[in-house]
Amino acid sequence: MTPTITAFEASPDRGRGLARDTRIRWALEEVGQPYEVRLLSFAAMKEPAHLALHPFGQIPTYEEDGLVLFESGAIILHIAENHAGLLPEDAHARARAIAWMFAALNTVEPPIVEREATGYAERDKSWYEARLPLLDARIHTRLGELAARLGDASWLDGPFSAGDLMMVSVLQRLKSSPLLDKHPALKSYVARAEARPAFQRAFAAQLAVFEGRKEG
Ligand SMILES: N[C@@H](CCC(=O)N[C@@H](CS)C(=O)NCC(=O)O)C(=O)O
Repeated sequence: MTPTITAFEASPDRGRGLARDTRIRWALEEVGQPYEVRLLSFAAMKEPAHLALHPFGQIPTYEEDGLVLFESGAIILHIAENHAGLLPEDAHARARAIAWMFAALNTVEPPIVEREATGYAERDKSWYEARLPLLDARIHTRLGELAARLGDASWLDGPFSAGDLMMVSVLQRLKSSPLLDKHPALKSYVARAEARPAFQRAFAAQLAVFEGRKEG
């Protein structure tokens, strides 16, 4: 059965690929699984029909054969476990790739999202100017640690995996920030991942939605 994912009908990032449906599209493209997309307005995301799929009224969701999932990490893990191509066969290497998925979502993404949220929710607050450098420093530390581990390797642990897909999806949120420029190895890492044909297809599909050319 063809899975269906949900995405913004009009993404606030204006097609830059930062909405989290892009990472799901990318995973599906990597494993060669066709998919359908149901587009939602912000209002529809908070309606009971969508809340029944996603308790927090967000995108993305994933529906397949009676299974309903939310949380991009859980969705990508499900895709990776059910198709070849995103997780190594070797049990230890597989566990490490999954650890990188968690690291992306649990260790690297939070300070990046915190900074983003501060940028749009606290700009008019008295503490904003003082808080920003603290948030930047936290991200900078994490990026330094990540860059040190990556070294001059192409990917985090052997061949490209769901761990890299998730880490790059998270780092992409910094593309318009000078923070990534301070870590050229990570900038190249993101560029290398974005050159993958599967990413290109996923990016084009989400952009097409924003530009109103076609669905999904
Ligand atoms: N941890 C969730 C985050 C989901 C999330 O933040 N979705 C955003 C779009 S990328 C959303 O739906 N925002 C609208 C809202 O929260 O009302 C995941 O990884 O799936």
